[in-house]
Amino acid sequence: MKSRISKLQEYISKNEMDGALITRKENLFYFTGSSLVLGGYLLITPHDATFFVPELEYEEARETSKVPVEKFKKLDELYETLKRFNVLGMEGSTSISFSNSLKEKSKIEEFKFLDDVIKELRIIKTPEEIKVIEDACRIADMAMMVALEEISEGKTEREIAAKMEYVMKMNGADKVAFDTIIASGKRSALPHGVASDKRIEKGDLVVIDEGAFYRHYNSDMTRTIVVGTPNERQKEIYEIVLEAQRKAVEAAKPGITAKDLDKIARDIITEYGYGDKFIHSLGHGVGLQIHEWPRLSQTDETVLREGMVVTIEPGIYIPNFGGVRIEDTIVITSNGARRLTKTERELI
Ligand SMILES: [Mn+2]
Repeated sequence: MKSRISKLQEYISKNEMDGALITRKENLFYFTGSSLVLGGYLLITPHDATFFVPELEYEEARETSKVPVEKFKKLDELYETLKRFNVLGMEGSTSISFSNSLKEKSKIEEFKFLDDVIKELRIIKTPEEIKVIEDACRIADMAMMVALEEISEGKTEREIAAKMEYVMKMNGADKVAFDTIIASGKRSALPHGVASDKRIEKGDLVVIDEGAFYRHYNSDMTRTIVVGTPNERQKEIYEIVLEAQRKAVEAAKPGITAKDLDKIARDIITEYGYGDKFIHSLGHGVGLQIHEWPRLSQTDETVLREGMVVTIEPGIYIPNFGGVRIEDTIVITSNGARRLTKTERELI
């Protein structure tokens, strides 16, 4: 934790800020090791760091925080402390009302963004972080196994999702990383078709997109199956998506840019004539947030490096017919990439 804070301190000195104020929960966890229900305010100066927390959670913070903790009763105490700052670093997501209060009550003259440095730190996962994400992925694999066993004609999408969530929690997950997507039949053409009351029918394509939130880290995986015997067109689009997904995972390694990796998958799907049906990016970073950097999109020029954790999730979506998406969470290694979600990818 110390080195994370010292890197931030170097950055604020170099960029002529008097201090930095961190308020986003996942960043508070990243820099202090504490995760509080009500959150708090981490104030970092070039040579110091203090974590201001509500009185209610002071004891919890003292036990878990790597940074000295101080309690406050009213936000006015924080505004008072900040009066000696002119230029303050903030996260881009800071609310306008909070920054207005800081301007009025603490007389902050200028805000600078911390987003670049936080991204640069969080985008590369440490071996310890990778270990936790790997565990989160293992839980996602268990939930997927249950989905593959349980899905059958007549059951509702919601019922399957509930069983998956149960398995995740029984295996240590704090919660689901996001609302489980079970999109069957024509609904499978909706990339974000959260589980509904629809009953699964014979012949349905079913897209299952799920992940676990475990010890503050996320996992993300998608499989698509056919209930019963697949028809020719279902098989065709499945094989195309699978080829694109495999080739992209194989090509993922240090040195390749996010957009070039997206292009590898997109070119394959385009060659088969479905380019306009691949309506989203190839993938995204995964960590403390389910969607973080880098974006594996057609425009992201991030060069992949060892320690990045990203998803590879090409898809084809045909309105009124159905869709296929296959997704793994992978980690970039020194010379390639390793899949952290391991459920088999062949059509079931
Ligand atoms: Mn995803």
